[in-house]
Amino acid sequence: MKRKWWHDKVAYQIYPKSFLDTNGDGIGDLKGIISKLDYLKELGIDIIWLSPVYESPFVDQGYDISDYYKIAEQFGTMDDFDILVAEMKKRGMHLIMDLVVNHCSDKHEWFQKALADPDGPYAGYFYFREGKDGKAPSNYRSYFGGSAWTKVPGTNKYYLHTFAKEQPDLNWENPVVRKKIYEMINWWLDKGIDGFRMDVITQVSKTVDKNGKLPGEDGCEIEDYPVGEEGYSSPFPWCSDGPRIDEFLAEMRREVFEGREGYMNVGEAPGITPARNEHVTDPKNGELDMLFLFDHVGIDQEGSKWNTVPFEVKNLRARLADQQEAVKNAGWASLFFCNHDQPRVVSRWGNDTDRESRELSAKAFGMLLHMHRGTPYIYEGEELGMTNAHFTTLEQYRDLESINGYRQRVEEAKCQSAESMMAALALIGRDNARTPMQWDASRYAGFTAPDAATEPWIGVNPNHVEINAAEEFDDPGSVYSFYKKLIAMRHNNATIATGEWNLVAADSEQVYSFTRTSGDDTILVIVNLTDRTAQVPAEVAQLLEDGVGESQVLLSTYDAAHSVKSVARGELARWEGVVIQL
Ligand code: TEU
Ligand code: CA
Repeated sequence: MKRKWWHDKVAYQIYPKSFLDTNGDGIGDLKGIISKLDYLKELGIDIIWLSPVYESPFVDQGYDISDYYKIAEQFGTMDDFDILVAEMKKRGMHLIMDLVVNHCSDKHEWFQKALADPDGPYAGYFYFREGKDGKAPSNYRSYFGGSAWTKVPGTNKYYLHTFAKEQPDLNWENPVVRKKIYEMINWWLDKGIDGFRMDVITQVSKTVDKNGKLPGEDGCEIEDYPVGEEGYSSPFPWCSDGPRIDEFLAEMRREVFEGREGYMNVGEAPGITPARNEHVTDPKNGELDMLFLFDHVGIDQEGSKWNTVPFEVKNLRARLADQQEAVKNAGWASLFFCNHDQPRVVSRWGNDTDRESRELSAKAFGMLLHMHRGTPYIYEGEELGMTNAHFTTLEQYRDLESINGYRQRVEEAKCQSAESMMAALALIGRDNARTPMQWDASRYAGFTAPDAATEPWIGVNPNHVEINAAEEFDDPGSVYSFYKKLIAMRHNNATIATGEWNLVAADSEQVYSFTRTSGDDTILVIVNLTDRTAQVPAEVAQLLEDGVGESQVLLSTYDAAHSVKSVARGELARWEGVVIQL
């Protein structure tokens, strides 16, 4: 397989609103990011994925863009942005921006012009459809709850929004829309960025019938889908991985990226299968370089996102194994547990109830992820072992997905109790990832000045007094130092970067183990992903029957001496993970 520059690199996602505020308005900004480039360089970061910084009403925290060519004043100026690009280039770091083109903001001029003339050309940039018997064209739900259709004022038309009503879906069937989007992408690339993380890009092709009608619309030849518990049907079957995805992605590659050097594009692909990932990321198909798949972060939810079920090692292993197997010969994997939509893995699947449990379990999940084959993505604060927010009241939340979800399920549809919903929000609500980055033990965790005129836009986690970069930076036993070692291992060990991945002991209830091989070099990774002692699986013990010396232990979530004894005894301590050179 042809080597690509990102195959041994590590990416870091910055959620700008929560990263570092330098002007005391309680909102993170570009100057804050610039001031921390050396921190990221020291950690070993090669690629930064920057969540949206474009002009936006912030209904969905910037994933509702009202001007693709402007930096939101809350984050700073285009000059600040140009300095960020230049400063990253000086440090040999690559910047990928967030591209949100499945939809735009309802305040975008295209949508404003469409509202002003619902039968005019701009209405064709969106899905404006006739209502049926004075109601919406169909009974589909938006991802943020409620109907996916909202009435166009003064008409009998409705517009489609698979997310919030302030996020009208852009109609990619319209070649003018695609052309305008490609122009915008080229404009940003010409400013020196290196590519994009593409927001729900596998949803830009909707399944329409030969007349362009959507399921549920009058006369549509595609059957309707069953109604769910909130009285709506999921739009997922017809808005994910539609019939023209490969065509559009290949067209974008040709129109924009062909002929450019050194770019990398990763597409967000909720619901896309590992097999489809292989097709989209196989370079011979000229589509995208990587995708974010989500089946592994869906293992603790059943039906509704807010119906949580317990974590099980075998479920995570099954999902990640599928993803690894699918790209053994072509294509490439992204590796993540955390991002701005996912809760903090140490709270979600680890144990954040005391310092030792938190550090051990954060290291166990970090080791598991980073020793897989693919490009790892670290979410801001994950390298510190930052935890969920543990909010207790609805007022502490900021995310419309959570607030709408509570209103719809507890107060309107009454299909979930208040305590069950508050527990689900505390476990997997998106705001768990969006509390301010914890830089030090000062009043606002160093996210903003202790005497800042304005409070941070969202609550700072009280545990910042012990979990923060200043505390961990020089501590060799900290989660930060452990992540630094993980990153260095990917940079310096070709077997870890691109060696073949093979599962070992596929049926262990507690221990996730696999090998990485290239040529005659084999590395064995075994991780006890539970809070209790675990037997070393027989299949693993066989690989270790000649015993293990300390010099063979490349990394342990405890230390080499501890893991040599554990392996000899055939028993791993809780959260004990070890990387062994065979
Ligand atoms: O996320 C798309 C998406 O699938 C998530 O909204 C997911 O369905 C949800 O978070 C599961 O809880 C992207 C962005 O990452 C997200 O922040 C935006 O809200 C969304 O698209 C709309 O732009
Ligand atoms: Ca600020």
